[in-house]
Amino acid sequence: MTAERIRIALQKSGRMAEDSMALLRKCGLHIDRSKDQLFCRAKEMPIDLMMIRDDDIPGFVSSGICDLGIVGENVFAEEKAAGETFAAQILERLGFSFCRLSIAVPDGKAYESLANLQGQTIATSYPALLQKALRDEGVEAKILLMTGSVEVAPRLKIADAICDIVASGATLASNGLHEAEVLIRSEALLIRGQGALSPEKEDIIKRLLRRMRGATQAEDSKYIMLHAPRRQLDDIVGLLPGAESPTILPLQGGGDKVAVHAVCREAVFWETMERLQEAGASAILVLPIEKMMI
Ligand code: PRT
Ligand code: ZN
Repeated sequence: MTAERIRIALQKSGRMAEDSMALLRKCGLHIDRSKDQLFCRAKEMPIDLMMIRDDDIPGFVSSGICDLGIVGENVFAEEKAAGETFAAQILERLGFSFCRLSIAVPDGKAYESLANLQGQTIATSYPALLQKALRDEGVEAKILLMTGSVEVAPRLKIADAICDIVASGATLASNGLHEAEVLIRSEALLIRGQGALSPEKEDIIKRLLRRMRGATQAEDSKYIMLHAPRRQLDDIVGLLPGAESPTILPLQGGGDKVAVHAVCREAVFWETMERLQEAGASAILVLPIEKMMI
């Protein structure tokens, strides 16, 4: 019997491609791939990658062609809103590729709510999500489907407003538009199908997920080491952000001083270090953590 492998759908090229691969690398998968390759085989785990357009990822996972997928929430939510037979679910939020699907209107145009767009034309690449938002508010508007360059529609006088992805807002600003209302907030997701998988495949997914969580937790965490006078210990430990049970060690010839080592599960800012120093801490070191398993 051949050992089972799982198949993950990833964006082939584009905004999410590099970060998706970087996440898998952090999970210990080192994949060499040529630019036009559709399939890649990982040696370190029984995992194959399928590199496709992001719009195809939810469908490939929903239909079981791939077991997992890494895709933007905007694309996932659109497919979910569009398809009655859609059968994929969110396994994990991955914390990158943040953006918003928003309504944007020309500068100077009044906007309080979707109701202001009653009877008007809205250009979008996300017709199902827009239709749902309009229906929820009881607004009737014409949806103009565009697959790209949605932001030029108002200038071309083919739409009164747009519903598109916004990150920094620079694209809107350079087209004389501004963000009027956020419909959904989006980040990269790990998704899976709803169908049952073999125990072997479930096991591979569990292992991968544990590594992904370990990699993201490690990124958000820091290892902090410092020297502290014993009498100030409570104050100093209280200042450590998100630290659980620090290790207190005696110092060789350190008098009343001890060494404090702790994993901080939140960012350690310069301000925190200054406050620690004011509370009597010295020799403060903040170190990155590469991997973590709790
Ligand atoms: O070829 P393929 O179909 O795979 O890719 P694509 O061209 O459809 O998508 P791509 O690579 O542009 O984006 C992939 C995913 O990245 C999206 O589905 C989002 O989940 C996420 N993402 C994050 C973004 C942005 N940021 C983003 N800024 N997707 C698109 N944009 C575009 C947006 O459409 C607009 O044109 O960037 C412009 C706005 O950016 P700002 O910074 O000027 O506001
Ligand atoms: Zn796409």
